Amino acid sequence: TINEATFAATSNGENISVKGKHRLANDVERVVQEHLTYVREEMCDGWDLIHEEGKMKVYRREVEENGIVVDPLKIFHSIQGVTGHEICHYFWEYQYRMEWETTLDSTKIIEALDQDTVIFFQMHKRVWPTAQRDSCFWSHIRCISNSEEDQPTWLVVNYTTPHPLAPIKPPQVRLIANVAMICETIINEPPLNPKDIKRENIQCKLAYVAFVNPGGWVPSAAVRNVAKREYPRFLRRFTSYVIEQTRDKPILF
Ligand code: 18C
Repeated sequence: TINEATFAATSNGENISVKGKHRLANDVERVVQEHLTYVREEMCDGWDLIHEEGKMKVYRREVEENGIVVDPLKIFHSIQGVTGHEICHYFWEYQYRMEWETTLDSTKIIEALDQDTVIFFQMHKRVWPTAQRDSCFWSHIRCISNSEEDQPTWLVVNYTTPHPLAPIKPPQVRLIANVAMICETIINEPPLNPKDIKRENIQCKLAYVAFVNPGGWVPSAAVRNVAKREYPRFLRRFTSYVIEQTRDKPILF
């Protein structure tokens, strides 16, 4: 659902909408499928466990492109008492973002492509002495049903895109992001009547994947230190926020 009035972007050239599909629909489909494949891949050579905290495990692979750190990152976590739908709902919806995101100065929706896909423009906090970063990305939420018995998989993908309403204005540097939050809901000791499922019976298995290119040179050690500190901090804060928000609400399956 879209809660924010948005501007419609004028598109010229190749990305014109056809037959009810928005102009980025093919892009969204491709990236969603890539994430679904990638998240199932084994964590083998090259991945380092850089942080472990309760059930949260943070892995990183050190990769540089033209001297710029672009380390892929994967976090696995398991959260008691919430569903995958709830996690994805709070991660995707604009209205909650500034309540859990601590790395932003601002966020806004500049276009709604459909009910499940919007374009965000965000200004990130500046890390002194590097230039301030901004980002512009489509953000898509989706529910994928696996079988009659299993709970569906929920996911959100945030993927960088250019936009006429978000020109790059130096000294800001545009970062490039490809992020996914992929969630499964597990029901432990399910009661005979599904209506009797309580929060204590549910658990969300979460995978968070990020490919971030800072968009310009930053000292490698600085990026790696900030990342090692900030990703676990984000997930700790975000998951506690969702637990807090949903505690006394009916379960959103
Ligand atoms: O996924 C997250 N948030 C989503 C909604 O906002 C969305 C965000 C995508 C962009 C992620 C990249 C953020 C880089 C921010 C740079 C500034 C960091 C400021 C920290 C200061 C307190 O999908 C949650 C995102 C959690 C981000 C954790 C920080 C990751 C740092 C990655 C390194 C980037 C280097 C940038 C320059 C820093 C120089 C030292």
